[in-house]
Parts: sequence; C-alpha cells; structure tokens
Amino acid sequence: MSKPILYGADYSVYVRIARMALEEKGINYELVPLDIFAAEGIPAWYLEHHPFGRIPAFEHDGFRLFETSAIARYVDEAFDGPALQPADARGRARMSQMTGMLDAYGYRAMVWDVAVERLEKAEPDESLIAGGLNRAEKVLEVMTSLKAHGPWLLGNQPTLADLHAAPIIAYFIKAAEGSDLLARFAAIHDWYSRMAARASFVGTQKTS
Ligand SMILES: N[C@@H](CCC(=O)N[C@@H](CS)C(=O)NCC(=O)O)C(=O)O
Repeated sequence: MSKPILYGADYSVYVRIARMALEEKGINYELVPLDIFAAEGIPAWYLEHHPFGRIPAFEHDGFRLFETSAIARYVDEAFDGPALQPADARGRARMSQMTGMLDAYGYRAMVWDVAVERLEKAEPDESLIAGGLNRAEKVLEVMTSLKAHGPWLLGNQPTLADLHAAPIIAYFIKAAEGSDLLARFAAIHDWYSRMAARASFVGTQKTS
C-alpha cells in the first residue's frame, strides 16, 4: 500500500489533529502543503479533494476523505499500531461526544473568537473575545465533567478525543486569557500538560 497523503498546513488545528493520529500510529505519511489563506486563493484542483475548501484532506491508495474525524478514524482502523478508540460502545460514544462537542462549541470560540482575535487583529473586538471566553468556559466545564479517571480524557488509553482536543486547547492558550482560563480547570490543565509532552504533539508543532 502506498504512503498516505495529507493536504494542509502546519498552522491548522485540524491538520494537526489528523497528523497526531498518523504520528500516534507510527505511519509514514506525506504532508502536501496547502495554504488555505494564500493571497492567490485555494487552487482549483484542491476543491476536488475538499469541496468546501478547508484543510485537511486525505488520500490513501486512491481513497479520498475530508472531515478530520473521519480521517482520524480511518487512520486508526486501517493501519497497525496502538488502538486510538475505546473497545467498548460507551467509550466510543463518549469519544464521539467529546470530538463533536469540540467541533460544535469549542473550536470557533477558543481558536477564532479568543486566540485569533486577540493575537492577530490590530484592533481586537473585545465583545467577541468576551463571548468566546464564556463559551470556552462552558466547554472546559463540560470536558471536566465528562473526563474519565486516569491520565487521558477517556481513562487509561489515549484516544482520538485527546488528539482532537489538544491542538484546539494549544491554540486557545496562546492568548493570555485562554491560558488563565485553562488554569482554573485543574483536571483539564493537568491532562493538557501530559498531552503537550507526547511525541505526536511535539512533532507537529508549527515550525515557522
Ligand atoms: N469540519 C472540518 C473543519 C476543518 C477546518 O475548519 N479547517 C480550517 C483550518 S484549522 C480551515 O480550513 N479554515 C479555512 C476557512 O475557514 O476558510 C474538519 O473536521 O476537517
């Protein structure tokens, strides 16, 4: 079988989630650079890989996928390496609940409304940041209540839920407000410190 290809950029939270899954499985893959925010726009050929023009997109032996959760699940199930999904139905349901919650309520609030707004805008919109922090607080509360006993979100085994959450939190805490808020949620703060030490996290940091 050929080497899987991931299209994307190292600044992207979602590309990092997919890359962390590939790294955790020990898969040799190719990252084809695709800058979604390039001044010249999205190349037309890429829309055949991702009709909505987002990153990442994935390809393996002619099998194409977009949507990070689908990519991560395929990576886990189609390749050898440590299992990244719980063996039991409730564990897998909890994992999907966590990743779905992060997509629906966490990503925009934490990454765009707080971190990007605070760090990349010449004149940040304070009301957007305040609203984002409110929604982020709720997400952290719910993560705390859903977190199982043990070092990882679902217990003793790292799963796709951990790989989904860590890059979102990493971006969020680039902003001081994000870092301060995370510090108030001890269980998630400690979990994040463990994630930040994993080779898959360290090896997928943005390089430039
Ligand atoms: N639902 C998509 C979300 C992917 C996504 O939003 N990626 C961001 C980068 S982290 C992107 O491509 N943004 C470009 C845009 O919003 O136009 C997935 O799970 O892969």
